Formats: sequence, C-alpha cells, structure tokens
Amino acid sequence: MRHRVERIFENLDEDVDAIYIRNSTEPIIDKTFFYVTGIRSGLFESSTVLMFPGGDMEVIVPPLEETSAKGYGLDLTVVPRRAEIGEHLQIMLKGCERIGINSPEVSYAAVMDLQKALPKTKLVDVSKAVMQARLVKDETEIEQIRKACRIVSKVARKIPEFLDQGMRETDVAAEINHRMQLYGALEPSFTTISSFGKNSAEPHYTAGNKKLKQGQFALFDYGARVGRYVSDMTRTFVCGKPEPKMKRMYDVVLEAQRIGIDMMVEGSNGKDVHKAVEDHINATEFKGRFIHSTGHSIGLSVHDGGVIHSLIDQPLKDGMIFTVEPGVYLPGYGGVRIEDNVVVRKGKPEILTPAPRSKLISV
Ligand SMILES: [Mn+2]
Repeated sequence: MRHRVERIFENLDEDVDAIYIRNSTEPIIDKTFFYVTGIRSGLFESSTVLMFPGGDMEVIVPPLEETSAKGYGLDLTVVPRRAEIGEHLQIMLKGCERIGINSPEVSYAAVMDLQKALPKTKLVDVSKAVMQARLVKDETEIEQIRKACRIVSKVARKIPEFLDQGMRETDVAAEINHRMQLYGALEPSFTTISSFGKNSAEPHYTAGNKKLKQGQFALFDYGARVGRYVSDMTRTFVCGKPEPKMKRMYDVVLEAQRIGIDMMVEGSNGKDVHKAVEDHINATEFKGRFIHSTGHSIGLSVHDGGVIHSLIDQPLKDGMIFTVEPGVYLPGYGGVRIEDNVVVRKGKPEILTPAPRSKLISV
C-alpha cells in the first residue's frame, strides 16, 4: 500500500525522515499499521512499521504474526516479542534526525523505546497527516465499509420481526450481535447499545435487564466489522402505540437528519452541517436536547478521526465516510436517535445504510 504511505507524507506540515507506527497490546493497536500494510488477518501486538518518504516501509513483527504478514510484498523483519527492538530501530532509522509519531495511538512506553534507541532524534507529532490520509477512503476501503453497512441494515430490517414486549435489553443486544455474525460480520464493531424507555435518553447507555413495555422507546445502536472496517447505525422503535410527543420527537430527529445528510457533499464543511442540524432541533419544543456531535468518521475505527460539530473545521471531501446521527434526549422520559453511514460525494451523498427510517415503527 505504498500509495497510502505517500499520502501520509503528502499531508505533512513539516518534513520528517521517517514515521514510527508501533502497536502495544490490545487495545493499544494503531490501526494505521493495517492502513499502510493492508494485512488482513492477525492481531499484530508489539508490531512496528517504519515509513519513509517515497513510500518504502519496514515491518517488524513477532514470530507468531509472521505467517499472517507474508504474501503482501512487505519488507519483513521477525523479532521475538521480548527481544530488544532498539537495535533494529537503530539500524533501520540510521541517519534519521526527525521521526514522526502518531501521538493518539501510540503508547508512551513505545515512544520511550524509540527515544532510548535514538536519543538525539527529534520526535514530531504527525497525527494530523495520518488522520487526513485515513479520512479519505479509497474504493477498496469503501467496499469493505459498504459490506459492513449492508449487514447492519439487514439486521435493522429484521428487528421488528423479533422485537417483542417482555424481552430484556440484553436479549435484543444478543440477538442483534448474533445476526450480525450470521449475516457475515466478523464481530460487533463496539458494544451494542440496546435501551428501552427512559434508558434511551442516555446516548451511551449499553444494555441491562430492563424488559420492554407498552409505550416505550426501544433504541438500538450497533455496528459490524468486516475485515478491518466497520459500520455504525442506530434505529429507534416504539412498543405498541406511541404518545403523540414520541412521534413529534421522531419526526424532528428525522428531518434534522435529512437536512444533515443532504449537506454531506464535497465542498461543505462539517461545522455547517452540525449547525444546520442543531438549528432545526433548536427551533422546536426539543430545543437544547441534542447533546452530542452530528457525526464522526468511520473506517478502520468506529471513531476514525473526523468529527461533525460546529466547533470543528472539517472540510468534506469525496470519499470521506461519516455517520449522521442527530438525536433528542429527554432525561426521565426517553430518547430518539437515527444514525446512518454516508459517503461524501460530489453533488449527492451516498447512503450506505438504507434500512427504513421514514417513520417511527411500532412493534
Ligand atoms: Mn456513531
């Protein structure tokens, strides 16, 4: 994946002689390792990739990952996990004066290893350039995400068939997870959110023992991982007949989302998207009850670096993939969120999660 390494270097504000990407143990794995190597299987704890201007890479892995790393045309060095990696860094980074690190995804211990091996080297944070490169997906990446999106959409279509009064939140979470795997996911991409009634007013609630009763919201936020790429979607349902207020909440969120999705085109800015979505909600009786960002980029991670919020300058470019997920949350009552995954395109956005959302579905 030389072109991806080149893209990272093209995005740099200041030059570096090399970039050091180093994984620790789960969950401190820098997904950039997979972005540039393209390795499809394996865990790759304690593995390193050194990138150089022009696209060259040196990959250092422990013996248990050697088989997984073969077949990609990579320059591989196999080093026992507990061995001193410093001497390899000294050889491979000889003469490098400025070395880039991806600060949000590298452990302090891994940075200390580098400093110990090359004490005179200046470290430069290149995380912005890494993020900018990863934000714009190539067609191979989009295809993986499209598959992950198809799976969650298929699950969403089945929810009204199996969701029933009396089920516990954890029952539904288990059913969603099971179906994602049946439909081809490797695993859920994060802990599935399954929340009933007033629990749905808590955006990052997970799942508990609460049983679904008549007149309650049932909100599900879940994602699938396919290969190394993810999806992330949310649908909100109601058990039985909704109160008029519940329908109003749903319609406000739906319209806010439509406004947001329409703006996900090349040339817009994420901050304007958020502003338009928020303005719509704030012009209703639910003013002030949209309490998070409109969306985030997805890719190798569920939160892949980009954020759609009025405080963040995020120019939108063809091939970026974001969630658009406004919500309204009334503590003690309930919440509605509708979330889809959208590819930024020129002229018209591409929605990857077409499961029905145009009305509040009763089960
Ligand atoms: Mn999300």
